[in-house]
Amino acid sequence: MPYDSGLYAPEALIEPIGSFADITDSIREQYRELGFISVASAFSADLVDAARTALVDLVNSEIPEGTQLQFESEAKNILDTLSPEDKQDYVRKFMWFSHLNQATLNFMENSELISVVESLLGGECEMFQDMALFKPPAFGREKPWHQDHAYFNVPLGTKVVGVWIALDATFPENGCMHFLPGGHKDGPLPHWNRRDWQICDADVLGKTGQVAAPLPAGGCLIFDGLTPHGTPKNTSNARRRALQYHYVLKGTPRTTSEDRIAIFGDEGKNVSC
Ligand SMILES: O=C(O)CCC(=O)C(=O)O
Repeated sequence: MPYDSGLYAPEALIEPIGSFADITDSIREQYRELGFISVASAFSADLVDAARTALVDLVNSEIPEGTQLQFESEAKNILDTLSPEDKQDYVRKFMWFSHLNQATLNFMENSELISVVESLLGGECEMFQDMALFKPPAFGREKPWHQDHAYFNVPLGTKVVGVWIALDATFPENGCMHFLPGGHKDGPLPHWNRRDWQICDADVLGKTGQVAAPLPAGGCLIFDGLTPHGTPKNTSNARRRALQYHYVLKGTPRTTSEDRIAIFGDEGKNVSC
């Protein structure tokens, strides 16, 4: 669906820090101020390669119950004609699959990542959602601006940490992440079902300070569940595959969709990130 080009007009590109080992108290303070951290070398090339291979295998396998595979509309009528390698270039998103393959489990259970997340949450964490976002070359759709918290049935005030891992180099033209720094401190924004479950375009167009966060493959973004973010369409010929996990403190109580839509807007009853 078309959208205003001003929605993705970063004033700056974020320079990532080197690795998880560089996450010091001052970087954690920056996370609290800006709402995100960007890390260039979070995962090795071998781990990334293995995850890419695993994703091709998984999207070409029988999908077990509880796992969701969603294709872009361009896949209609041609899926059966595609090679296993090409099929991934029609996937929009894949959910609840990480436990099915050792290579994706290696990301999900990475101890360095978990200790960073726990240092931000302040205690033992619980991963409650895993997904892969493919944004295929040439037509991978926009993910409009939103706050992840608007998708989750946890009480307002719960610290939610999102982790987004680049499996390909990502840059504005292939749909890298864009953030409104500090936007998490403004609290929940009303969301609407428009191009997706999203904040109002005017809430983004009217704001200054937007940034984009390009990354090399193996880089990672860690961000607060209230930080407004979005990704433009992939207008390039480059793949832009990513893994994404969400964490809360272990034992966090759950609320209901009714509680959530009372805060974020009543068009969001059955939505998934
Ligand atoms: O990977 C993307 O394009 C956007 C992912 C995202 O922001 C989300 O699923 O919440």
